[in-house]
Amino acid sequence: DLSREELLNHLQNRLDDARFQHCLRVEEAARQLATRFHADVDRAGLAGLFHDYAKQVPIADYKRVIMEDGFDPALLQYGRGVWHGMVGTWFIQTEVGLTDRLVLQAIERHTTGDPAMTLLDQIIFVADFIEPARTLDAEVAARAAALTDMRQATFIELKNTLQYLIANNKIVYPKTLLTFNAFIPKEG
Ligand code: DGI
Ligand code: FE
Ligand code: FE
Ligand code: FE
Repeated sequence: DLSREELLNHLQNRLDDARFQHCLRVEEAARQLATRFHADVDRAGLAGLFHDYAKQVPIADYKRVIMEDGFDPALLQYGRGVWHGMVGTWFIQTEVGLTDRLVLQAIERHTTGDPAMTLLDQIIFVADFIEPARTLDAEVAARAAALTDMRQATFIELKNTLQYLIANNKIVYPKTLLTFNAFIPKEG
């Protein structure tokens, strides 16, 4: 296993300082949520730490990996916002050597979500949105919801993301919408 120093070196090689600091805050937020909801604290921390590892990979590198390494070519219509989770884990496995399937799945799902998100997946999805530097209304509301109800916190984030995408004429990845549908609170 890699030491913490080695893990942090890998991250710092790929990320500018602002993004690196965000990853450290998401690691801590994810560990707190995992403690609160009795999930795997170490997996949550590792997934939180590495969730944005591939956020600054050059576009050309993403396009090459998508075309050459078995990804759905439809992904080429999207951009780094969508790629850094689902394709980002290719870089994490190849460059860092992380292998834990549950950690990699949580990272894959951290931007679009997935209708079948596990508690660990929801923890990483929400930790990214409620880490202490996040102060928008929806982020504050999700932080409060995450004290008691991870599905509610997840839904607040999904609703905010879809509103943002539509308001800014941005292409919606279908799974983002399917995840929203799956997390609509049940009536009554
Ligand atoms: O990487 P972070 O900024 O910390 O956070 P994130 O991984 O949750 O990414 C948020 C960004 O991802 C936000 O700008 C919206 C974008 N995004 C999420 N779902 C979709 C999407 N972008 C597109 N085009 N389509 C989506 O379905
Ligand atoms: Fe991200
Ligand atoms: Fe997110
Ligand atoms: Fe993030």
